Amino acid sequence: YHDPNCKDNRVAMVHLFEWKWNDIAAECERFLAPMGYCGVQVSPPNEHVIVDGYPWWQRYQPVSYKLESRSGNRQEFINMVERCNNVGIRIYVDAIINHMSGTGRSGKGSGGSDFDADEMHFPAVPYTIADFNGCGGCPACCCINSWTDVAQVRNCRLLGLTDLNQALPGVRQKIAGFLNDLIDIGVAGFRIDAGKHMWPADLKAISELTNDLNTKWFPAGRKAFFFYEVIDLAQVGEVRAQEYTGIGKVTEFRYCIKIDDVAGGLWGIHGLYDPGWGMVESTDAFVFVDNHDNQRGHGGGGNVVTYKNPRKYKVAQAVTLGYTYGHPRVMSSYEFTTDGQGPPANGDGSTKDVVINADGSCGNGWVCEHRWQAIAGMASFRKAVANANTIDNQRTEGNKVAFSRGGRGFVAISNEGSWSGTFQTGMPSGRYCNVIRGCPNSNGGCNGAEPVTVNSDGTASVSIADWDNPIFAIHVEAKA
Ligand code: QV4
Ligand code: CA
Repeated sequence: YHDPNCKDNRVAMVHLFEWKWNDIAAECERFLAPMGYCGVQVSPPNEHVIVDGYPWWQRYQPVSYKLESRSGNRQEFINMVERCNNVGIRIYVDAIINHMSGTGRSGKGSGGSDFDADEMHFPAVPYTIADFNGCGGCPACCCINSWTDVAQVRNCRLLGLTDLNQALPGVRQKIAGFLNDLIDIGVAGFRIDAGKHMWPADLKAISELTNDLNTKWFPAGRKAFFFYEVIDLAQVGEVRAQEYTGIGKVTEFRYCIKIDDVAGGLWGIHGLYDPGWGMVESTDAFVFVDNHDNQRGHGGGGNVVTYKNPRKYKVAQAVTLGYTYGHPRVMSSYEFTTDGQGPPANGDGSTKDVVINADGSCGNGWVCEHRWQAIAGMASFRKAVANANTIDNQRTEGNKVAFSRGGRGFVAISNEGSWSGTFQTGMPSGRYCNVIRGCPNSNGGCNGAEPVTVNSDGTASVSIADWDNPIFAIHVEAKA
C-alpha cells in the first residue's frame, strides 16, 4: 500500500485538477511519458452534486459511485486509463469515501441519479440512513466543532457532509466495491480524501478488501497505492499523521510551509525535513508545494507558494523534485481569482478543452505548471536519480545551494542573482543538457542552451544568470 507502482524509475505525480479524461489521455501520450512523470492524480471520477455556478468543490459531494462526472463518462475514463497505462503513466483516483453530499441538497447528480441528502437517501449506491453516523456524541449541529475531540472529528459531519459509518461491514463492502471497480479498470492507487475524518482501523479493513492490481499492466500480486489526506499542522490534541503511516503514505502539509520558507531562503534547506516538528519520515511522506485546497485558502491554506509567484514556485519545485524527502506531487492548476471558481467553462457550464500552444504552454485558462520547462525538467531529473538516495557535494552559500545525487544528477539554485564558477558535480564525464532550459535534441545538442561539459574529475563550469529561472540541473538521462 506504500508503493506508488510507478513504471521503471518514474517518480513524480501530477495533479491534473479538473481536467477531462480525454485531455488527460492525450497528455499522458504527448507529454507525461516522454518527460519522465510517473502518474496523474485525477479529480473525483464518481457522480457528484451539481451546484449553481459549478464550483470545483461540487465534486467533493458524492451522489453515487457511477463514473459519470464533470470530467467525462465511464467509457472515457476507461479509455484514459488504458491509454495512459499503455505508455507507462499511472492513474491515481481522488476517492471521496468519508461522506456523501452535504445536507440541504437533493435532486439529480451529474450522472442523473436521484438523491436526497437530508433523508440520507442515495439509491444509486445504494445507501440509506442506516449506513451513516448518527448525531450521538456530536454537537447540536451534528458537525465538527472541536478539532481536538478525535471521535467528533471522525464521527460527525465535516462541513455538513453526510458522514458514512465505515465501521459497518456493508459500508466497507460498498466502498471497496467502488475502489475495486477502479482497480479492475487499471488504476494504480488512491488519494483518500478526508483521511483524518475516518478511523485508521476502518481504513485498514477497507484496503484489505481491495483486489490486486490489473495484471494487464502490473505484476501479479501488486496492491494499490494508498495515500491519505490528513492535515496535521502539529496542533496539540489533534489527529496525528503518524496514525496513518501503517496503512499507506500520508500527506505532509507541514512540508508546504517548510518549502515556502526554504524557497525564500535556501540556507534553510537542511531543515526541510523537521522531525522535531513531528513531520513523518521520508518513506511515509507524500509531499507537494501546494495543493488544490491550500492554493485557494481552503484546508490548511496560507503560507504556501503557488503559480501566481512563478519564480519562487519554480525554486520550490526544483528543491522538492531534486531533494530526497517524500514522494512528490506537482500541482497543475487553472487560473482563478475567487476561491470557489470552477475550471474554465463553456457557456453551457461544461469544462473547456485543454489546448496546447505552439510554444508548449497551455491555453483556455489552464496554467499547466507541470509543463513549465523548469518543472518538467526536474520531473525528468527525479526519474534519473530515483535510485540515488544520497545528497553529495552539498554547497550552501548564503541564499544559494548546490548538490549532487549519487553521481546521477546535479542541481544548483541561486536566490540572489547570478552564480557561476566551477562546481564538483560528482557526475561521469560527458556532455549534458541543462534540463531547466531544454531537453536533448536530435542534432546532438540541447534545446534552449549550449550543452554543459563535465570533466573527467567530475567538475563543470556552471552559470546561473536568468533571474526568472535561477536553476541549473543536469542528469545522466539527458546527455547531449
Ligand atoms: C456549508 C457551511 C457549513 C454547513 C453546511 C450545511 O459552510 O457550516 O454545515 O453548508 O450543509 C462546500 C462549501 C461549504 C459547505 C459544504 C457543504 O464550501 O461552505 O458547507 O460544501 O455543502 C471541498 C471544499 C469545501 C467544500 C467541500 C464539499 O474545500 O469548501 O465545502 O469540498 O463540496 C479540513 C479537512 C480536509 C478537507 C479540508 C477542506 O480535514 O479533509 O477541510 N480537505 C478535503 C478536500 C477538499 C474537500 C473535502 C475534503 C471534502 O481536499 O477539497 O472540501 O470532501 O481541513
Ligand atoms: Ca467521518
